[in-house]
Amino acid sequence: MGTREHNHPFVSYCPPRPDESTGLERGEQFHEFLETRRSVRFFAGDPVPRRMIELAVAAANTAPSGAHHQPWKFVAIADPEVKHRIRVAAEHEERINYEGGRLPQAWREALAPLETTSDKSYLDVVPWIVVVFAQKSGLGADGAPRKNYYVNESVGIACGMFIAALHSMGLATLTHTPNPMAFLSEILGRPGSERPYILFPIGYPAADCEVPALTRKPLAQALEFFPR
Ligand code: IYR
Repeated sequence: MGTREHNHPFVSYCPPRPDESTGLERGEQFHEFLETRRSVRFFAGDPVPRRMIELAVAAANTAPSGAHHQPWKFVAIADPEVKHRIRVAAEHEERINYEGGRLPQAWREALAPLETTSDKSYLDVVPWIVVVFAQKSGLGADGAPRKNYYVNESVGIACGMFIAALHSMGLATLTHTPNPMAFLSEILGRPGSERPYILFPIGYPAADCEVPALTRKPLAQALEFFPR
């Protein structure tokens, strides 16, 4: 018996509490590990076991979410024909963006240091594409439609955990949001209650992979204590 009265089932939660120096050490290590992650656009075609995809989605599926509705669906694709259809559709949209002038000049200038183009050939190279769908509504326990809450926040957090899990397995990815991306719903036959959120090409980095020489903003710019 717990100490409080509840109207719904509760269980006790007492995760092991590391001593302070152990906690700090783990924090240092976790940060150091995440600091080595980069978004990748040059992938090896080497196979990646299906189990790694399952593990990454299992990690993402632990994310906190609005009313614990878990408003996400991860669709994992290995079929070369489906990947190719996605590439063709994504490149079609991106050609309109880059070459057709749909991207405003300021946006194009912001992207220049990343050297992104309408070429999305990595979508044919990677062993896996995972498309994440955000569910505006889902089904309740009684099978009736149920509205979801904080959908963007919930799915964004889950995607962050997914990215970290992939990195822990030595896999690389990229948060690709081909714009517009409704074609993903069509190709993958998703219902109208879901909208494509992010497309993740997933694989090992190519042996000759390069990434832009970026630095991250210093902690002092990311964090402020209040009052100082
Ligand atoms: N969706 C386009 C453009 C693009 C936009 C941003 I903001 C980026 O950080 C990178 C790319 C593309 O995928 O090329």
